[in-house]
Amino acid sequence: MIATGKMLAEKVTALSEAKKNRQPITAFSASEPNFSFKEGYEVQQTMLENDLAAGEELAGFKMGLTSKAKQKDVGVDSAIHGYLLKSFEVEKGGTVLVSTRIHPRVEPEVAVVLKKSLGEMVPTLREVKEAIADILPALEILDSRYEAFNFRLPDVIADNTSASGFLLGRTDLTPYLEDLSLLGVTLKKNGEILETGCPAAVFGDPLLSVLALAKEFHQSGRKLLPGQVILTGGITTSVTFAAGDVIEIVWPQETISFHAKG
Ligand code: OOG
Ligand code: MG
Repeated sequence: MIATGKMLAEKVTALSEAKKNRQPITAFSASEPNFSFKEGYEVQQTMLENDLAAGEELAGFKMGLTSKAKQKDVGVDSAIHGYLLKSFEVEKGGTVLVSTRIHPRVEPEVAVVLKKSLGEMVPTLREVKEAIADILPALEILDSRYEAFNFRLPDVIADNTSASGFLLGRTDLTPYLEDLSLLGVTLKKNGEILETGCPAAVFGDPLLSVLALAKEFHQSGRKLLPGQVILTGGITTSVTFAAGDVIEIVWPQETISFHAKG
């Protein structure tokens, strides 16, 4: 038990240092093939507790690897979840610093903001819909703390599912709920379309991703709270960006964008 605890603390330190120094590390599973899913979440939970102790505030949670495109991209075939801090949020049309990150990437997502808590029971899809205040166009900024985004499932869970930032649009898509899954989304870098997709890529309906998260929270005795943001997972594969790039995610209702700076 003591050995396990020490190993956990060492992993937390290694990931925190990698983030701070912008020096990627080799995924733990490369030398520890038995590093488990459960231990990955223990590392993630300790990282969250350390962040909160350092004065950070929780903004919500994210689902990851909820589309075939993302699962193929990273060679992993099951959904995972991580946490979002308030400091991760980027303003629409704002700037994203490349210099504080290692090798950032961006992906289009659907976000929801809750108005009711979830997790006390396993909700139905209708109860999930009732718990949602807004459904928003969103993007996520990823930055793996592992070399070349090379990891296995427990590693990426430990690394808070590569979370590094998020941006929320302002148009509530709830009135478009019937068509939400089939709305066309394009990702542009410097005006060029690099990815296209629609929210149906995420479990057929991104609200099913919220349901899956609520189920996991229920099983682990946790709750999702009113006001929290939930990212439902990348619709397409993620795209790299560098200083000087302009990223735009175009939805029929709204375009969200940022400018990458050095
Ligand atoms: C893992 C994070 C996955 C998503 O939306 O699927 C994720 C990664 O791609 O590094 O955020
Ligand atoms: Mg994502």
